[in-house]
Amino acid sequence: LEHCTLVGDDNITSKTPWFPRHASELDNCNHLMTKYEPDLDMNHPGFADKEYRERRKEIAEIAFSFKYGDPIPYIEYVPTEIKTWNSVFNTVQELMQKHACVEYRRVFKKLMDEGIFAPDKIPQLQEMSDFMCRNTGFTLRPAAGLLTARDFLASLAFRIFQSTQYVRHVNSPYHTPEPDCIHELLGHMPLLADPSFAQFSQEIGLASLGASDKEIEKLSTVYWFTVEFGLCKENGNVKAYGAGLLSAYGELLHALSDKPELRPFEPAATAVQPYQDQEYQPIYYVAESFDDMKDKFRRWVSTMSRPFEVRLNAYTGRVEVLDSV
Ligand code: NLE
Ligand code: FE2
Repeated sequence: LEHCTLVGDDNITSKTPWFPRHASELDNCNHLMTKYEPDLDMNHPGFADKEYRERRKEIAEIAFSFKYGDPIPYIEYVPTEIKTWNSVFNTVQELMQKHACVEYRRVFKKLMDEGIFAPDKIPQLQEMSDFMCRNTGFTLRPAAGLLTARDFLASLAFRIFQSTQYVRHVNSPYHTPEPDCIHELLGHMPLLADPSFAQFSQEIGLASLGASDKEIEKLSTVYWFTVEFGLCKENGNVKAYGAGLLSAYGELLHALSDKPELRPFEPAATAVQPYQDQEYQPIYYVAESFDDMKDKFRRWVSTMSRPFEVRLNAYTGRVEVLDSV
């Protein structure tokens, strides 16, 4: 089976960027962006904190040595880390009742009921991965930091989310420009356990496989304005579903105030909207619903230049390449 060529394989040329055909090949998709690292960025709250930098290194090592199929190593979080989690968790738990979309609230409750979410313990990636897997088939693999868009998006095609495992610096609990496990756990993971949202996330991933650099840029911009910072309508009100809003209460309140500009989600326009990742966003995109967002996204993806389509074969776990229709 490894070697059988599907119809569309003829459309893969030497110009097609390499992409993984099976989740095990994600072992090659862990290239990091060197941005906001406490070792390199003087403005990072951990820059002058030797102990914090050591801790980050220790946790990054886990991701560097992780191989497909390994259990995700357990981390004994220390009291300062748990204190940070506790502050963020309490604000999210309070604000989400009113401001998060219903899908998020529903899974959040399930996580509380199952004892995975609690104010005084940071959930382990492995238990979250098992929870997500039971609900949507999404699983996790540890990442050392911010990955390149191509590597990160590729994993989504396999319903795998690459997650950081370290905790933000204790001095900046309510907003950090870089991902950390609090952002992943509170922002991303509840919705990755929602079937409709999981599907949308996987479709962004599938669209990215073998795409050109320019199209990867567009897809990651769509990802930014939806999965990270998206808003949606619910019974005439605007609610948050973006992970960067749900894990940062300052920005959540900003997004739902009258300060930013809200625009309707329209993939072709959203995909080319420049953004920065240091401060609160000045523009947010509002979706009618997850289903509507998926419809629009699919229509837009079909206009992309890639001369083939892909699908994940759920039986073999392999990506199959098909002729474009
Ligand atoms: N600003 C978010 C937070 O503080 O949780 C993280 C965003 C990562 C893209
Ligand atoms: Fe994120």
